[in-house]
Amino acid sequence: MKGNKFSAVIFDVDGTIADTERDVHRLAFNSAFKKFNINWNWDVELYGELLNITGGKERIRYYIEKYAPDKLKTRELEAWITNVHINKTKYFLSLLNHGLIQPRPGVIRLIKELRSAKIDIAIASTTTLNNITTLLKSTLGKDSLSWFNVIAAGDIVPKKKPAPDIYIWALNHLGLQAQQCIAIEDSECGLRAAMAAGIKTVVTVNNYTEKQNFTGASIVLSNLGEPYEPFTVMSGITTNKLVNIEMLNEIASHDNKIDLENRFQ
Ligand code: XBP
Ligand code: MG
Repeated sequence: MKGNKFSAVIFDVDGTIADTERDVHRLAFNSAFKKFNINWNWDVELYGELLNITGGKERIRYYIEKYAPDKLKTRELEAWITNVHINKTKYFLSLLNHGLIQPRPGVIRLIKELRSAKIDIAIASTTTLNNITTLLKSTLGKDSLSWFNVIAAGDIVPKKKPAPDIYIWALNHLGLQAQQCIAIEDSECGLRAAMAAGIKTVVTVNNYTEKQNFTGASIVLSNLGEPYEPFTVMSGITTNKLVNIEMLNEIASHDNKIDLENRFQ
């Protein structure tokens, strides 16, 4: 829309749109392990470590290498991992379909405001596409997929976050430059990915990510905020109480443009 300093907001999904990691993804992995008769149990603490590896298949491989190296002898290990992961996705979708997951504070409010102002909305996530479409439909409503100009997901690019690839893919499909967009992320891996693509980023932390390093973020907040439940500022300066178009315009016009020489690689 004319008068705004940015043209699109690109949302991360897991941990940003909804808190899905601890009680949905993690439980879905454990259910899949059970189905394959493996006695692995990813508890809440261990899963925090495993979240540093983005992508479910990549996370299973990392776990095998570090905690279950005997499994490396499995014939056609990649196919086995893919199979476990397909089952994990089935469990994830069925947990989502129980409708227990709510969007994080401010997500629906901000998306509605962006839509009214005709600002583009996109998704850039490492998770499987079907997980995203189901999550969006179950949290934002069954017509919500049409609200998003671009949905960039999972294996669509070879390198997952913290590589910038998924953000670059989203920018190309939006037909926009990095400076015209703002990303919203919850994790250090996500921030690095967005910054490496040259995109200014608002971070909304959660229990798994609140102690991570968010150097370079435009601002770090507890959540996007609601009128009756303002955000807490973890790092950065603002007089706003919730993330809205006015605040995103301020962020877009800040001078702290990402230093392309020193951005994360
Ligand atoms: C978060 C992730 C994902 C999910 C697992 O994605 O790291 O890997 O935990 O998803 P984001 P899959 O924050 O980028 O939305 O098992 O479908 O790969
Ligand atoms: Mg995330």
